[in-house]
Amino acid sequence: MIPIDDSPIVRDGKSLILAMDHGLEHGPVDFEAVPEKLDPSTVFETATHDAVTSIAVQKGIAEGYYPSYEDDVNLLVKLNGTSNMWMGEPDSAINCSVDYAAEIGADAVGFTVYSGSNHEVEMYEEFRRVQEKAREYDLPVVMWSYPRGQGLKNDTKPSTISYATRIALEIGADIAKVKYPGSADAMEHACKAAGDMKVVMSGGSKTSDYDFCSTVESAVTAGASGLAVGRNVWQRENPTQILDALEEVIYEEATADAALEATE
Ligand code: FBP
Repeated sequence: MIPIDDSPIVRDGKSLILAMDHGLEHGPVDFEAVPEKLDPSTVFETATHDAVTSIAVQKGIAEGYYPSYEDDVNLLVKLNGTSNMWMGEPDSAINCSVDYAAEIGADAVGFTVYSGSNHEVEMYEEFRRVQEKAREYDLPVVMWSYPRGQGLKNDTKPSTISYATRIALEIGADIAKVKYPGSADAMEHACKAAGDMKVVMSGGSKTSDYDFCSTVESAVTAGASGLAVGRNVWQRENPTQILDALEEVIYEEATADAALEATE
């Protein structure tokens, strides 16, 4: 972990990462209810909102669309990723090098690690290479820290999420992105396990405005430094409205009720 508060992907110590790598991870099915969002520029447009500190995309999307938005959004290049068609033990192909991410303008890099998978050892070694190379460019490293694999029945269990944040701290991430462990107490323990490293909550599938904002409120109150979210923003009819509310919850530490009331 290195200090990243001066990085463009951090605002007042917090971070809101807008993720849009779902076309690879899940397939176009995630865009079925919002077919216009299949056009990546619509999500880049959303990422120009002040609440968003970076957009997380795969290399191909970065190459094609970031040049038109480089003055208005910060780029987080996701370096690995796998399709939903992969049926083996959780693993993730490296699709982009740190050198190339830096060349195309990345402000940060992202890497998934599936601790607990039969591929854990190789993934840790890959992460080591990525993390050390990222240091040469002074690029923050965000770890999608997702314990997953045949040995793990419940990947959001409190002890599993605390382990996920601790692993991220110990092997050199600057931000750990983890799933919400189900309660504020469990999130607090996961944040404590991460020491001074930032922890952001992973968005998950779309829920109601209130349910989503109140989970984010509970994560932030428990010590999380923000959010990495995809579907709960861009699958909505009005992404700006939810981002207005999330801005209040994350940066102003407003309650979900107050934030939604102020922004409806
Ligand atoms: P969501 O907020 O839509 O869950 O996006 C966050 C994210 O980590 C994406 O970066 C990624 O594509 C997806 O979730 C992976 O989700 P999972 O592996 O849980 O299906």
